[in-house]
Amino acid sequence: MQNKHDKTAQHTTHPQPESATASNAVQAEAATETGWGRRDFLKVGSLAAALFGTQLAGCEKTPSPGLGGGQAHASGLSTHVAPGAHDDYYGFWSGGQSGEIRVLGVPSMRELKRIPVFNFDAATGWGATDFSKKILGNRLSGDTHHVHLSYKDGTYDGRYIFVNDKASARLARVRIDIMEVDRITELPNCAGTHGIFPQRHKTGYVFTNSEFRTPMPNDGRDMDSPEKYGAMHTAVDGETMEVKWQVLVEGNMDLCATDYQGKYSFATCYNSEGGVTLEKMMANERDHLYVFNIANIERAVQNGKTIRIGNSTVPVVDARGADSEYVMRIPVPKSPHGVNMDPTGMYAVVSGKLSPTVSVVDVRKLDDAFQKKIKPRDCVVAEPEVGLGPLHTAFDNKGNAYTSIFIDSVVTKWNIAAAIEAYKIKDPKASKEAAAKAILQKLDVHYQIGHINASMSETKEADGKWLMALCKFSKDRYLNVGPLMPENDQLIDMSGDKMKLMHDGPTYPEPHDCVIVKKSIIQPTKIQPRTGPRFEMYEAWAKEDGVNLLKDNKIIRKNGIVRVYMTSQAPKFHFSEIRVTKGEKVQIILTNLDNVEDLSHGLCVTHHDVNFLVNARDTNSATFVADKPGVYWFYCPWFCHALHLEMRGRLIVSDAPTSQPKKG
Ligand code: CUK
Ligand code: CUA
Repeated sequence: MQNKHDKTAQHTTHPQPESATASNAVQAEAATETGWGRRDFLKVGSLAAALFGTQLAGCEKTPSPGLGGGQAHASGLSTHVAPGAHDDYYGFWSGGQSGEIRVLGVPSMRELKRIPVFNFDAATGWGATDFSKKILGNRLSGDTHHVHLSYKDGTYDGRYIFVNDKASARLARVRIDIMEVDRITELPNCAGTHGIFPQRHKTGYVFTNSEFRTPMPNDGRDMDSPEKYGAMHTAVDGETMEVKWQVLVEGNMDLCATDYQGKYSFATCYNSEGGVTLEKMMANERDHLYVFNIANIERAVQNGKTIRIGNSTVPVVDARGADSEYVMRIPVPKSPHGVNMDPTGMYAVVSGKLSPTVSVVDVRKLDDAFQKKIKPRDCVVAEPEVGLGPLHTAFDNKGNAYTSIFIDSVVTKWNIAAAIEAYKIKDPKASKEAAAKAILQKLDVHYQIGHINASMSETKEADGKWLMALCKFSKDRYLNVGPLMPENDQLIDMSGDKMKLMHDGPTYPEPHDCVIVKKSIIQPTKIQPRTGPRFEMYEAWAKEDGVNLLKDNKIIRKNGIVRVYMTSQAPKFHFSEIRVTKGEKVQIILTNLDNVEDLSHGLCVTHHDVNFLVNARDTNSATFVADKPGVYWFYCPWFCHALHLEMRGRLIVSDAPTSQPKKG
């Protein structure tokens, strides 16, 4: 992984543009629009650098990336991963409008896999196979924004990935051992499910926020009375994927976070106005961070202090209106977007979006606030100005935060402790000056950054190595590919005193978010273990039909379906012909008996829109109607063997019933 070529590779393939003119143009434009000068912020940054002289001394001497060959030496990492070498981290990206999850190696940014979730994927057949159709409910699109892994004791346990579908209010779970979706849960009474976050002390609840307020229930009533609309904070059991309870609130919620103890969950609320038009949604100077008190909500659920909405049987705690024992509303400046918990578990950082500030909430004060010993706003312990359009915040292991600043197109590095000290100062001018000193660096990114995340940043094991800036626009940084340009995921070395841009990674739109996970945590299997809901479905069918999936080849006609149980072993399908009658519904259940790592086969039935993957020791199936008489070849679409092209057979569709030959 570390070799002498690093230096060359870095210098030839990754030039380091310091500040592109296009970036300046964008920022100048933003500054004019808002009346804020970007230079003011730059001044603040350099002042901080001057005053934090000792801490920042030596940044100018930071060696170019690649010197030292990928070793995390004094102050520089390398993105170079030699051919055949592995990355140090797995990155899990949401796929945005594609509805999928993508798996990358970090720092090389090599894309390793795409996991279809809410989408149709021709490579695997997901969306067309019987199991995927069943759990997708015949829908083929989704909008994935937030990927988070299951936890134990404040760090990842390597079992599951959870991801939301904003479009149809669903939560999906991916099993990490096979990197495949095993469950999709429909969230009742929800619209625009956006922020999600699992609990961090164990695989407990996964919380989801409704971003869109709707009538409750949304069955045609109250459509023209937006004041009666509400939104749900929903608790899904991360083990069973069942919806356990919901909390009904008045405002629409955006991002979600959890603490490290399992006591609270959080939601940013950017529309305290309850507006249904853009103007009304932005009217108030202050909106809220909602804090949900899980013990109090659970008690209400146990004691039946709940309501039911429409046909849903999920217990709902009605917490609309003022602060209650269930939900506390902490006022924060205007239209907050991200909420991120720092790795110490002490601070939740709320990003202002329409305010140039981030608000730091001290989680240890929440108990007192719920008991009314202090006011909700007293939980805010710092509010530094970080730039125009703060969206999300990541963390290192040295007490620093890194906030993505959309309008300014920068990442702002700031020190949490220094910001808190500054906020304590009574004199407003002195306090503001001290807060400015907490701003350590602003790094240009290209362009209009959305999410930001860092290696292990969402765990207590944040390691301060790699920072990922997910920029919404790449503008001129790649070859022109027409009106839809790639987005730009920029990899930043955060290990030194100063952030350093290392790599531009074009992405197919629009991965909102990503997590970066130490490779030792992720341990997928190589051979299908044949467990979980997909195999429960196949085993139930096989039992009913008296079939051993790993041995038997049988064609069974019943309930209007021709079930073809077939095995394959390279380079042969058991049946070389399958005879059916025109109009019959056919279900082919294919089991791959090959027990060899990476030896995948599949089944493509020509002219019948059947094309799916069957990995080693896997079973998969699809159903179709044989509606035209003729000979249709079915074949293996995966290059599996020297005789791969010969791995095929005939589907013979006759006008009248004919008998199946004895053996293939
Ligand atoms: S949201 Cu997209 S930039 Cu859906 Cu996480 Cu903030
Ligand atoms: Cu089996 Cu190609």
